[in-house]
Amino acid sequence: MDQTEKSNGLFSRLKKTRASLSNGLASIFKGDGIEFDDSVLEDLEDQLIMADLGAAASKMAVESIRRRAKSKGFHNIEELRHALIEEIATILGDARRTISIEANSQRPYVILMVGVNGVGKTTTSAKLASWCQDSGHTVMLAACDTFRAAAIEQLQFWGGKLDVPVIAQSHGADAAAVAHDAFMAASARGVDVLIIDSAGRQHINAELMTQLGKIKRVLSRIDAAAPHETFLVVDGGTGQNALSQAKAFGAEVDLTGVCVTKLDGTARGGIVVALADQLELSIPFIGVGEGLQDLQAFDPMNYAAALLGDLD
Ligand SMILES: Nc1nc2c(ncn2[C@@H]2O[C@H](COP(=O)(O)OP(=O)(O)O)[C@@H](O)[C@H]2O)c(=O)[nH]1
Ligand SMILES: [Mg+2]
Repeated sequence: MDQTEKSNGLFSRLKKTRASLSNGLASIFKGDGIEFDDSVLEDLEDQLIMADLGAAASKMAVESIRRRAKSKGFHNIEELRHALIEEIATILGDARRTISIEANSQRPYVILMVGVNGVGKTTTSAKLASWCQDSGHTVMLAACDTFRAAAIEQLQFWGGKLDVPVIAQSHGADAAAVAHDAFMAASARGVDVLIIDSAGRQHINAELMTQLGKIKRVLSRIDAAAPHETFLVVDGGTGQNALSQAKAFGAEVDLTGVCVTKLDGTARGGIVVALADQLELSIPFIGVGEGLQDLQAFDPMNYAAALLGDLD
C-alpha cells in the first residue's frame, strides 16, 4: 500500500474503526508467542462482535482462524492479522458490485436514493453525480424530497457546484410528479444518468413507503426497467441500526444495493461486514466524508485491509 493511499484514502478514513479493533487484538495477545487456546479465540470473536461485524460473520471468521491455527499455526500477531484480513475480505466479497451504466442502452439510467432522515441521501446523490461525471456520463438530479424546503436548496447547491441541472418544484409538491418531470426532462435532453433524491422519515413508516411506491410506479410507466437502481443509504455510524434499516426497507422496496455512509469518523466500520454477510444485497458504494470526492466504489480487499491493517 503506497503512502498516498495510507494518508488520503480509505485507510486513513477508517482509522477510528481500525484503532479500536487493533487495540482489541493487541490486548488479546500480550507477550511474544501466541497460545491458541479456546479462550483466546473466544476473546477474538468478542472483539469482532464489539466492532459491529455481527455474531455470524465474527463466528465464521474465527472458525476459519481456528482451522488455520490447527493446520499451520501462527507465529505472531501479524500473521494472525493477515489471516483475518483474508477471512473478512472473503465475507465482504459477495457484496462487491460494479455499476455499469454503459450496459443500459436506454437513457436515462435512473437511480433512486432512499433511506431514513439524515443518513446522507442528498449528499450521496451529489457525490454519485460527481462519480458519474468522472466516469464520463452526463447527469441530472431530481429533488424529490419535497417534504423539507431546505432539502431542495441543498440539492440545488450541489447541482450548482457540479454544473448539473436540478429538476425541482416547490416545497410540498408531489414527489412523484417531480420524478416524472425529471424523467421527461432527462429523456428530452439525452442525459445519461438521472439521480433521484427522496425524502426520509424519522422511522420507516407506511406514508414513506407509499410515497416511494408512487415514485417507482410513475417511473416504470415511462420505462418498465426504471428505476434501474434503488439504493438504500444507511449511516454506518449507527452500527446495528443500519442493518435493521436495510432489512426493513428491503422488505418494502425492491432495493438493488446499499450505500453505507459516514464511515469516516466512526469506530463502527465493522458494520459493513455484517451488512455484506446478512443481506442479499450488494454494496456498490461507501461514503467516507462530506466532500464530493468522498464516495468510493466498494472494494472488499481494500476494505478488509483498511479495517484490520497495521496502524502506521
Ligand atoms: N462525515 C461524513 N458526513 C456525511 C457523509 N455523508 C453525509 N454526511 C453528512 O451527514 C449529514 C446529513 O446528510 P444528508 O445528505 O442531508 O442526509 P439525508 O437527510 O439522508 O439527505 C450532512 O451534514 C452531511 O454532510 C459521510 O460519508 N461522512
Ligand atoms: Mg436529504
